[in-house]
Amino acid sequence: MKEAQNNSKPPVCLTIAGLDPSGGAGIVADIKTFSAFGCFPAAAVSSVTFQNTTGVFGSVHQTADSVRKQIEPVLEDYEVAAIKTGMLPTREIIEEVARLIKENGLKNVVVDPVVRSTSGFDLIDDEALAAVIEKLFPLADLVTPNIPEAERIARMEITTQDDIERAAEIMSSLGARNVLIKGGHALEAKSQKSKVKVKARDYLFVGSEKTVFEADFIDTTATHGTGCTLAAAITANLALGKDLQEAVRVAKDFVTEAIRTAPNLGKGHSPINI
Ligand code: PXL
Repeated sequence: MKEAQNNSKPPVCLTIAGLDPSGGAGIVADIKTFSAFGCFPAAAVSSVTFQNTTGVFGSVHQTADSVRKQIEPVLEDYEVAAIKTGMLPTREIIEEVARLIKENGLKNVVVDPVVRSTSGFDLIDDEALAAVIEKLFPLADLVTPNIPEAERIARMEITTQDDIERAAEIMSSLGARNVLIKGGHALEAKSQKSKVKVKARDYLFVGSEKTVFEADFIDTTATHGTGCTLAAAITANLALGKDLQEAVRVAKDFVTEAIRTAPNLGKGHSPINI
């Protein structure tokens, strides 16, 4: 029996994302990450995917109504300190999530515009991505695309640092106040200079002010769930009261360590250590 009630309430973080039953990405990664930072995880499923570390084999989506019915009771009961969206597969779900954010005046909203899995499976289509841009970008405190997602959103190829800035400007013109473009190593890997000292760089744009976050690039295939984890770690740190710059810095260190100590599970892209 527990001796006394714990009166220090942890901040509640809510994720609305897809279920990856193999536990590496999506809602399971978000929950583990929120817990790792001492936040209390609440979670609504947008889609059940069928996958393991080798690939994604399909999915069955929720409806707008079933997403609302998962979230409303949570919001009625808890004060939610921060919210993260991941894989939102249909326009109707995205519109419902936008309405829920507005109706409830939710703060610390992190939108991870998930498009594709690490293994190359399209998790949402163009129509859903257009809805994420139109409905969720203006409500987001931070939007966290990786480079392929930024390329699809900004409708341009990204091969240089100037391209990253241009893509961030385009996303800002599409309504995103603050943008974190993740996975800058892909840039160097695309260029000829790739063999020397590749750094894992993430680019944060707060309005037009740019901050580059750098870590040693770890050459590994154990990267399943890195995008979800980074965005979830930022969400948790915003819930804990950190400012955006500090939240991104702490989150990046967390992900780098989780990649470094990945458990090498499965036959494909191993999950990271969270
Ligand atoms: O990392 C993107 C992502 C997000 N959400 C779900 C996923 C994946 C990648 O596999 O499965 C549910």
